[in-house]
Amino acid sequence: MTYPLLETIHDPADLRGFDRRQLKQLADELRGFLIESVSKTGGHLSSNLGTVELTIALHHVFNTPEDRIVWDVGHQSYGHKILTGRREAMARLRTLGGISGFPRRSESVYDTFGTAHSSTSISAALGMAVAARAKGEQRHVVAVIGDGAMSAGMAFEAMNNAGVSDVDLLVILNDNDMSISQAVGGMNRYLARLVSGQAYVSARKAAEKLLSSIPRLGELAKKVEVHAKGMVVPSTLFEQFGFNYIGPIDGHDLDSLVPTLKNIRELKGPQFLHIVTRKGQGYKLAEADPILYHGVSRFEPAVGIAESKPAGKTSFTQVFGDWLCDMAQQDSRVVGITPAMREGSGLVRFAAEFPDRYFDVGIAEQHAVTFAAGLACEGMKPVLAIYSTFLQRAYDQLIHDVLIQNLPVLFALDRSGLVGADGATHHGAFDLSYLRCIPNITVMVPADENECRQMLYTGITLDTPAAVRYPRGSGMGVAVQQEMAALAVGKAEVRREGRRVAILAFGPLLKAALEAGEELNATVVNMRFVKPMDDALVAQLARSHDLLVTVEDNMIEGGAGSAVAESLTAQGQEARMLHLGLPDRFVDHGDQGQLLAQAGLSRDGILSSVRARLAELPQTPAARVA
Ligand SMILES: Cc1ncc(C[n+]2csc(CCOP(=O)(O)OP(=O)(O)O)c2C)c(N)n1
Repeated sequence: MTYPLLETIHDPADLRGFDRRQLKQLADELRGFLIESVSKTGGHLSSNLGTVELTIALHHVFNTPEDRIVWDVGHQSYGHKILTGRREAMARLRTLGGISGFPRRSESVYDTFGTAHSSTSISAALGMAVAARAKGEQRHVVAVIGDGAMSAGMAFEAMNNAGVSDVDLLVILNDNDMSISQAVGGMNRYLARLVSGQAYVSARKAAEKLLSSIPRLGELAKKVEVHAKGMVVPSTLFEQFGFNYIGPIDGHDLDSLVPTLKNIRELKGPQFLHIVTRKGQGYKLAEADPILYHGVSRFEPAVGIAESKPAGKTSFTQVFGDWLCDMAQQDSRVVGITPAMREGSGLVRFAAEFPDRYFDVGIAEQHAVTFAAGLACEGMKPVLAIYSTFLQRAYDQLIHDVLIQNLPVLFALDRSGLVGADGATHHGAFDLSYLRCIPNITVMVPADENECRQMLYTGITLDTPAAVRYPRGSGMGVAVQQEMAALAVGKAEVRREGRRVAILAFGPLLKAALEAGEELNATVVNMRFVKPMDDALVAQLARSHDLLVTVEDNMIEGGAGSAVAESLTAQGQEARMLHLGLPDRFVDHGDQGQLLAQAGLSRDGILSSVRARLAELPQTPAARVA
């Protein structure tokens, strides 16, 4: 495919003068370019295909970057990137040194707000609109939010605030009736009724019923209905919040999008435009299966995504999903909860086999945690499958609702450590630090797939709060035993006896630690637990070695290495220590292995850090013998 019109656009100003015919041609070209480009790099596809016309219309009607567009989640911002000078940079999307898959303020002046975690756009846009008013600057601020992202509490906190703010703010609800999987919940039903016109009909029926029970008023109501619709038909939820509701309109029809946006541009106060789009629009395979094409790896556009993945190692996610099904089979109190991440968290099979015990609560991490707490209060065994990065959203719920009350909720923390292409917003870099400082929780870090299964089992049998954190992808390829056996809590496992140096590995970096340990003839320990720590073993290792090296894929600050140091200090035991982990900066996007190597956490990285530290140490009698 060729892109004659698209190639003339280096800046949105280049498309402001386009007529409707040219805008339509541009939409075709942009769609073609997106399919070609994402099929080569991987990334988000369905959501971007669904916002092609909206992106073009916004940059055509509004004076960006002077006017601000905030993309919620930002996974649908590729079209925006392409129209704002990053068409060629798309070739290196989500790779080390390349552009991000999400809007980033440091990347472009058109990226007004960094997003990736959902449901922040209305708050940020409101802040911008209030700031513009305070500074006396005339500009439009637009938040684009999906119906999935609209299910989060934060979006409603912002609506609640914005509706009475009297600032010029436009919220565009991009309603495609999908989150990553099917959108869920009451808001979803409400939007469906708005789109089908049912909200109006049923509200009128309810009002008629009410009024006809008062005979004379019923007659009166019929007479005035045409003139005073508002009297019998309650306005939309969004109007109740204080917004002017416009829509629903077809979000793929430039003939209605462009004039509607132009009209709205002239209106004052908070505006709410409801557009209806289709996820995957224009690429038949994605239209048919928007879930499969939500986030893709490289694929051949003419063929589509290959049906079955090549047989490889089992991922940690899959180990979790299988374990949950087996556990649910054994214990009818076990329930599984996900905040809108059925596929990513490995719950597809569980949802199909245990539909009554599966809860997709929408993009609502805070609610998910407290909902689990409530279930636990009544003797259920809730398992919350949640990405490490998304649990950050629910930190107070974790402390206040689960841990203070010591409720037996099991947290299955997927995507811990460095996740790769999604980058800084999605790395699970902080969980060991943010979990281990709270009382009552057991924190486990499986080094391999089988250990993951056994730790999940250990967690659920404890009857107190527990977390098992595991990384994206697969591990060493260790066979998973069907039989489940609880591990001794707080006990590490010495994997290799060596001299002088002891490497204490937390989680999947055990493999690199063992390889480095082999080379160094070091002791290597699979620590297994961050909390409680194996204090006795740690003290003993400190006495018998010159150097303790801790290795983790969490921040060094407050992480597992810090836990070891604190344990030794508490025991009055001195030791020379080297902490290896993630550096005190936000790690960018890129290949997972590359990023780990960059952080010095590969076999070679560990080796060179240890050798450098050893070279600084005074020679001890033990070392001289060795
Ligand atoms: C706080 C948070 N939880 C979960 C996610 C993962 N996530 C990314 S996109 C998405 C679905 C968003 O649905 P919607 O807003 O309707 O946009 P669409 O993809 O349908 O265009 C989810 C759940 C996230 N980015 N942020």
